[in-house]
Amino acid sequence: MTVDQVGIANLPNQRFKIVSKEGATFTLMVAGESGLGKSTFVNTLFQSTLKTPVDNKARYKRGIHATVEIEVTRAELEERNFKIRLNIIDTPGFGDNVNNKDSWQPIVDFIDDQHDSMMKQEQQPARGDKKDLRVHACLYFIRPTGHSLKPLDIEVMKKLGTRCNLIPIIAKADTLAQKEMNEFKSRIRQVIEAQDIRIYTPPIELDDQASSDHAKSLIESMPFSVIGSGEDEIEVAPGQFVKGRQYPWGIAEVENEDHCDFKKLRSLLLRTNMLDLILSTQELHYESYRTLKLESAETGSKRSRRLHNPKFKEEEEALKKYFTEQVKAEELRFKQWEQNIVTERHRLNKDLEEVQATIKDLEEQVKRIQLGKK
Ligand SMILES: Nc1nc2c(ncn2[C@@H]2O[C@H](COP(=O)(O)OP(=O)(O)OP(=O)(O)O)[C@@H](O)[C@H]2O)c(=O)[nH]1
Ligand SMILES: [Mg+2]
Repeated sequence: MTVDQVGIANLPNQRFKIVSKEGATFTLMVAGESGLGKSTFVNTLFQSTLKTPVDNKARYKRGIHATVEIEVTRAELEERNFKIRLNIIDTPGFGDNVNNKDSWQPIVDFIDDQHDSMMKQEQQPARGDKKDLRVHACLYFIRPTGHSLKPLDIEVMKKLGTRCNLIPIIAKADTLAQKEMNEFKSRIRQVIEAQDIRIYTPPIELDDQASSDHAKSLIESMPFSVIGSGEDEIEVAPGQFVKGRQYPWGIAEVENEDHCDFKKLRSLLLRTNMLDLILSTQELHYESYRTLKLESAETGSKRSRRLHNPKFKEEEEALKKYFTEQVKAEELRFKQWEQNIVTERHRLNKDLEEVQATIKDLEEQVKRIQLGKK
């Protein structure tokens, strides 16, 4: 066996085999401010991906209303005999409240809870069918203001980026002109770097020119811009339909690369980078959550171990002995005092008897004197 045949050079293939045996579960989450088209995007992704989509009408009807709770939609994809169980988690958008923590905290908790649940399931003796909703990619929707990221975006993105593969998305790409979009993108990239926000970056494989070029082009397009469309496709020529949004001046097309990055994003998620997203969730995000949890559990047990330290045991014994002696001494003092009282009572009783006897004597004498007088 040569050096080339072992280790890192063959790793991608070995890793692929591990996952492909049972197929894969891929969980995608959407998050961000309210009304940015998250639910619409989920519908568009389903419509454009699945040949027999899930109940679209019901989904679309739900989609046009603001999302009020975390919703999971499941589907199954098959790609070259490789089965993918797809879960999409739609979340309620954050409002313009002074304190938005209540709206984004449940999303952060959801991600942590999935890691936690996986840890618990792994500790069970039966390691069979595991329920796994760990988030492999979180699309964070940014309002297309043309300015920059808001403080709220920065705060939430920081929290999400340390927990899962965070992919920033510019919503409603049809509302910005090409030039504005490019400037907006580069400003967002600057803020992400300056604020140290961790985002998912497609890995560049140095030994494969084609895939490294593809990764570079993806990185250059980030943050991806998207357009979401309603249920009905638009007829652009007799019998030819496209997904998009119709305007008096024309159509903003979802799958046109000159209009937005929907196709790039879909291919990254469901084809080129799905495996990397799954593996990095396991190897990076899940493992760091596990380590953090185990460390804090250990610190807890260290604290309780201190109580069983022999040194503390000795101190405890000495204290107990001291108290027992103190109590004994007090008891003795009390007994002595009780004894003194009893002796004193005896003495007083005796005195009393003597006085009474004297009285009796004197009374006798008085009686006798009186009788003598008579
Ligand atoms: N111009 C434009 N409008 C869009 C786009 N995507 C969605 N919308 C519209 O934006 C509105 C809100 O869409 P939703 O999908 O409900 O937004 P959401 O982010 O799920 O909102 P919450 O559930 O409240 O967080 C709807 O009227 C959509 O038709 C888009 O790409 N461009
Ligand atoms: Mg919604």
